[in-house]
Amino acid sequence: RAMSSVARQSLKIGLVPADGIGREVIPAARTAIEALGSDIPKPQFIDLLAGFELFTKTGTALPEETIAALRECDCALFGAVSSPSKRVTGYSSPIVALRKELDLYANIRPVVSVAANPSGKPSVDLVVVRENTECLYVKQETIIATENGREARAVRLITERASRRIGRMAFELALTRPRKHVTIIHKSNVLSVTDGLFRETVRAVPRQEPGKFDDVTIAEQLVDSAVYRLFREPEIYDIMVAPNLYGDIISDAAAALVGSLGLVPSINAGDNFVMGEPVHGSAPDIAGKEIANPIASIRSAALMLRRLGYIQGADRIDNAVDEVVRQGTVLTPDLGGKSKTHEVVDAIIKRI
Ligand code: GGG
Repeated sequence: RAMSSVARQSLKIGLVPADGIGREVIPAARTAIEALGSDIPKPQFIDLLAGFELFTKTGTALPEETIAALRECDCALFGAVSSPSKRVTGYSSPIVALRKELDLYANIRPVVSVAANPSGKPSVDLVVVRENTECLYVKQETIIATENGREARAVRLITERASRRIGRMAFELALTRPRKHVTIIHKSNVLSVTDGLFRETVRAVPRQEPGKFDDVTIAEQLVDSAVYRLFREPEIYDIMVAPNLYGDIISDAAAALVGSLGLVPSINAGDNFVMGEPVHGSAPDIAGKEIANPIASIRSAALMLRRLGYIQGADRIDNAVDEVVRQGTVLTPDLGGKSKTHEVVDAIIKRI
């Protein structure tokens, strides 16, 4: 779904590479955008800071200036962040905060296998539509000492408003796809109040706009069984709409079916802003080795442009990536290749 068709003289793109391989793959996405020439308005890139490493140096993971600058941009690309697994006083995940600050309520993650890709896995063509602002990611956690040891709790927030708008996004997206099939993912046999509200609200979306979604078929599935079926028969899925945590996990799992997490892009989308972001994390184990797969970020740039209505530019990027993956001679090690990041970027740019 394109966001708006406003004619722009230039396209102001915020770049937030953040941590680890984010700093290698976001420049790759920038190069791909630059290669489009006149298919898009002249891009103007704004380099912005965020991340855990920034926090360790400055005490701030998401500077006010970054948020303010992003509000002035047309769109943005975010790399990856390495939040520590233990609580660090004063630190909070900048990507979680940014999604909330900019009200980017939908994380849209298409997982598509390219024909004859090196994985040899079955054909997958699905989109995980993940609610991006609430669920357990509201990060309201507390811990207390009891006579039996420490006791930790977390708030899980599900609202009708957020469930309705993510549901609407899923149904709108379904209308643009050949199969037009939405599967609602939940666990309302156990979490009957929170997941019950999510399920019921998403299901009600078509009733609010009578006629509009008549062509869309609806299914629903418990999250555990959905993961099982995802591995057994991924072809049954078209759009999977899920609360934040399930959506996060399902999309990483689905990436395994198409060869690598390094292939899977996403956009964080709101009604007025879009931010591309590879699904993978900061991968500290390979950071600085020049072997990170740039494809997820390059495809995230295409997805961002597509959402802004620059379909031809987005197609040129996606077709070039498809060709490189299909050919299979210039691939990074996650896909069984021996190529460096810049060699994959060069191969893609040549085809754009
Ligand atoms: N680009 C996705 C990404 O950075 N994933 C790692 C992740 O989920 N990070 C959450 C965090 O560190 O707060």
